[in-house]
Amino acid sequence: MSMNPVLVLLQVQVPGVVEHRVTNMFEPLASPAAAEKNIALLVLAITAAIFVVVGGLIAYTIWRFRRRPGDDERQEPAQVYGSNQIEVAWTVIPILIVFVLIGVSARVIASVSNASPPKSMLQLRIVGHQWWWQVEYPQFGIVTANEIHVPVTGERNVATYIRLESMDVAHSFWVPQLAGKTDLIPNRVNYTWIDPHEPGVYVGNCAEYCGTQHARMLLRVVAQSRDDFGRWAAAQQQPVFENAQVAQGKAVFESLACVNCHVVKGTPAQGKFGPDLTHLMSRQTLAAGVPTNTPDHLREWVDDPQKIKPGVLMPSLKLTNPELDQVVSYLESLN
Ligand code: HEC
Ligand SMILES: [Cu+2]
Repeated sequence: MSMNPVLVLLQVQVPGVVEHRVTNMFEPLASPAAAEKNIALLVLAITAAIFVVVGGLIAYTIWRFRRRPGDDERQEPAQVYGSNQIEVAWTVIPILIVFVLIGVSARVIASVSNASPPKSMLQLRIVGHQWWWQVEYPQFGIVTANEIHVPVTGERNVATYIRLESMDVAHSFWVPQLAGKTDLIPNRVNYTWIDPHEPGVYVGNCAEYCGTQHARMLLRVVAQSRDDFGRWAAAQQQPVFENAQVAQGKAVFESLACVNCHVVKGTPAQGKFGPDLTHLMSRQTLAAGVPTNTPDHLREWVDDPQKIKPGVLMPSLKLTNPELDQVVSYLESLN
């Protein structure tokens, strides 16, 4: 199965949910992204002005002092040495420009990454892994992956504060319409925050090269009304529904190495190396946004994840067809 992850992301439709499909930082829909767009425009304007002045002077000089018929080839132009005015001007002006650029950038960076979360706000912990995102809601005891549900900002100015960490290498959290890139660095904690102004699904991706499947480390932020978010959170807090029909599949799953890498709450599966599968069916995509979460894709994934994400850190366990059927039917009961 070869699929373009971006195209797949664009195909995923959630009924009744607006998809913000433009990953365009010039169309911000949250405060940090809007502030960043403004400095981006200011920086572009200043650098465009420098370009026009320098380019214009060069063009003028080339044209004005071009060689003309009858020029005296031996005569040199006037040589100017040690003009204090010129030296001061071309030292001081660039320094002023650089300080203005540093100043405005630092102010916005500080307002995004130093914002200390008010206790009442939703707090998230996102941990980068090769090549997926672990997403935790410490206030709710929820653990999920790759798809981040948050409330829209609304009249109460709700915001979501995100603590960013990494398990392995450097990654970068980037949802262009919500906030600029913030790195997830091993042995360090970074913060960012988002306050989506409109409900819908915002797409983003890892923005720091982190290994072979870096390009397939996508993320989806699902911004919902307070009520919808509350319902989602309540469903995530539910224990797994014991379904007698998949008891066989559960037994097979628990007899395999799956349990060393995956958590299914309330069962012997307590491995933390891969995504938490407790509510796998509540996610629209699998494996950080690569295939859509359909029974066929799930089966192909469990059969041989390397076909979908070559180099991925989940091995094929070479299950027989009946085992595959049973394991997949168990996974499909995890809603
Ligand atoms: C060596 C550890 C390891 C083992 C063993 C393992 N997995 Fe995984 N699994 C992972 C990792 C890592 C990922 C995330 C891959 C990615 O997106 O890059 C993953 C992803 C998944 C996903 C997609 C989850 C999501 O939220 O998108 C499913 C489903 C899954 N594994 C099921 C299984 C099953 C079933 C087994 C046993 C047959 C199994 N895994 C065995 C490490 C493992
Ligand atoms: Cu990454």
